[in-house]
Amino acid sequence: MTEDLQSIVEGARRAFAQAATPAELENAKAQYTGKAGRITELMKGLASLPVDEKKTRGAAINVAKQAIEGALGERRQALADAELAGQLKAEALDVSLPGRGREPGGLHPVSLTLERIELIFASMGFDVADGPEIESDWHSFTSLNNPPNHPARSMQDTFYVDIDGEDGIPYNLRPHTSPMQVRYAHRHVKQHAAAVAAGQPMPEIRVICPGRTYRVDSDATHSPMFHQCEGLWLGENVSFKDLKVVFTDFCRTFFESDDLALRFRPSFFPFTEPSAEIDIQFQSGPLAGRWLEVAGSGQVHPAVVRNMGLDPEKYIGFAFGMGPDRLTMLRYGVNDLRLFFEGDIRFLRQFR
Ligand code: 2NM
Repeated sequence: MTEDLQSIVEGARRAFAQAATPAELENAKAQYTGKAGRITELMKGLASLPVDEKKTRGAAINVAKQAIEGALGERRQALADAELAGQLKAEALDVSLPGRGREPGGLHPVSLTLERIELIFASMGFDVADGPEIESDWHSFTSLNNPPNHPARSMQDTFYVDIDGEDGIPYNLRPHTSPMQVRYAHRHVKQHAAAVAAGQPMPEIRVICPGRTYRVDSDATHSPMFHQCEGLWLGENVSFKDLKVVFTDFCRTFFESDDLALRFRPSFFPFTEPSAEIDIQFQSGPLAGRWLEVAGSGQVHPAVVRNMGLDPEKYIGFAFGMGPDRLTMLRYGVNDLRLFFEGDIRFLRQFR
């Protein structure tokens, strides 16, 4: 190869090496082997040479051209390799990172309590019923002997919905689950109406109604949404003695403590007469010795029995209401009710 060709080839190698992208490389290539490139011009110049020179010069130009094309091919490959390497690096996965995993789920502590309550009462022959959380004024208040001027009916205590019921009074978010017991009693009476008309005795009403309830109240021990579980046992010969047996048995089973003490303390509720607050006392453990209020109870008021569709001269019994949220706090030693409703997985996973 003559010196001029040698320097053209070297110039091409440098230009290709400097090209940082495929586009720059193709531009550089055009300078040498393109239509107006240096090699192409030299080829065109061959025509004016004498025949014998033409042959050797032509062969030499071809060798130079092949060297340039070789260099071009190498540089193309190098640029493609670099691009692939960059792409692989950018999309790299760190396979040594721990996986996100999937923790096993579990029931909410309050749900665990509700399941426990249902199981225990079911074993004592109680049915479990649930129903509407948006209630009529009659079911939430009137039927339960709650007088029209009772504070529970005020907007400060009860959430109301912007829709009027049939009586022209707005629907409410039930402030207790007792409306469901009124509904249950009505259904029970209807279901057995034919048998009763035929002279057969009506089976006793034995039911618990667990579920969500709502009141305008919010602090460390009150949540606007909370849970209740109310119980009702009505028959021709059901007494306060039965309430004491049932509730004592329930508490001892629920808290797994045979020596748990119970105290029935006189109280007042519009829907029961007489009424009693139920306190419990642990004999051992962190809460031992203190009286803890766990439920309200009483003999169902005759007016309420009548509103359930039953003759209060014939049917008598008791009802009680308790707070599963509070029972859960006592059972697990939780000190702030709000933890149950914040959905913090660090708290909840402890009950899994
Ligand atoms: C309580 C306390 C006392 C109660 C009464 C009734 C019904 F429907 F029979 F009238 N259900 N629950 C009741 C009685 C609830 O909660 C503290």
